[in-house]
Amino acid sequence: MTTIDTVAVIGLGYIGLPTAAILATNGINVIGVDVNQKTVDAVNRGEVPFVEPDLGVHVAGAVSQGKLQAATETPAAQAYIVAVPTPFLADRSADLSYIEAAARGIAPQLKGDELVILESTSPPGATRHLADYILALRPDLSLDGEGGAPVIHFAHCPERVLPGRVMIELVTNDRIVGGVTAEAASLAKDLYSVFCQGEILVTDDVTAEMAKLVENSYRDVNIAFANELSVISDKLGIDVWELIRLANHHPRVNILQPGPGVGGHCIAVDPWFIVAASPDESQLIRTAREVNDAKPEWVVEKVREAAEKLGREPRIAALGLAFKANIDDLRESPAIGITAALADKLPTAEILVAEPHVDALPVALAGRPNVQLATTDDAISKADIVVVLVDHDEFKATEQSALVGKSVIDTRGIWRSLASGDLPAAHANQAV
Ligand code: SAJ
Repeated sequence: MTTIDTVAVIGLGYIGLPTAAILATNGINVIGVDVNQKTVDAVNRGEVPFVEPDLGVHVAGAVSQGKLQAATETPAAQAYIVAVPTPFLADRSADLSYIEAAARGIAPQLKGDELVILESTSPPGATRHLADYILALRPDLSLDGEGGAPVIHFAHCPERVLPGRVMIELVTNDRIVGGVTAEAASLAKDLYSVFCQGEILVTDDVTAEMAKLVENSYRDVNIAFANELSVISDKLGIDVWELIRLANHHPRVNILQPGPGVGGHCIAVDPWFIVAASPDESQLIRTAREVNDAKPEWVVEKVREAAEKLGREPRIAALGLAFKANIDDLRESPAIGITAALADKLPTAEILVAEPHVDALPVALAGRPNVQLATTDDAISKADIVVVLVDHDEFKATEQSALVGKSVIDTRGIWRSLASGDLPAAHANQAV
């Protein structure tokens, strides 16, 4: 049972707003804080400024019951949850400036005995940096009550939810809580148990920070293995999808799926925080990043070779822009970079982009004379070269007779895996 009944959530983005809403619908008084006035206004109207299943119902319900409100200034509260971006800088170290800005908002409100939780994915040491930063602004407060100074409790509780399933996974996933002190961890555990039905595992702050980075690096390294296999298989003239399908019948082998590269906001970023923290020792993690980052260029080269063989100006169907299947999220999507590179390298080619989840081309592609949005059927039927960049269900449903006589570069193996029958269970698990 938590004794906390007022929480300020700093940052109303993909993680902060769902966390604010789930706390509020479980009886906590929540004030969401965001620098963006439009976001604040939307939340105060009970609206959600981005797409996430079921989030709208939670926000609307919490606002109408008076449990959730939003503001641009940080108020006084018993607990603060910081869920702001931590992008990487040019040298690939983490940019902590958003965390520091949140700290500057929190510091003047503290009286003693408050809990400050960092949820943002962070490099090792970031929670202590947040604590040091706040205590430097407020030397009258302390971590441990030394000299009778009122205590502030600091903890890290990384989010692990999958976009598209956030409202389910917030409740059902196990959660890691790392305290700068044991008391901070215990207070944070009590707060999260208000809505989290998974196990809440307690550790120290730096181990919690690393656990989150390690989870995403684990996935990145394993995707890099699959991507490297796809390049080797191409050179050896064998089918990588068949190869992986067969190898995964071994009881202790579970190879992931190759693709055109790794997109999204997390897996392509977080491993660099480990590399920055321990550069000489992070050889595998760094190499995996490089392998995955090199994959889009390899795909572009494959399409360029196919165009050269054709011997005339090609029409290319680029299937998909999202960073993974059946979502509308284009953030850091390798498909966009590949399509833009094709438009640059093959200026006389006509590129027909099919992306059933958007109704306009993103900025990186809009206004290019040789790129236009098309329906899936139209793009495929007009194309000489079909390049599959995302495994959307709509593409999988294409009659394979529509591909006869065309050059197909299938970076997701959608038609090959259909042709080779049911995937083993290990693969089906990776389809999310
Ligand atoms: N991908 C492949 N092959 C695969 C699996 C994925 O190429 O076999 C690609 C996807 O197409 C995509 C990228 O990897 O471009 C990332 O997709 P994803 O589904 O693996 O992960 P995200 O970025 O949507 O969410 C991840 C999750 N982390 C893990 O699964 C360890 C999620 O639980 C985290 O909360 C999220 O990162 C985050 O916010 O850190």
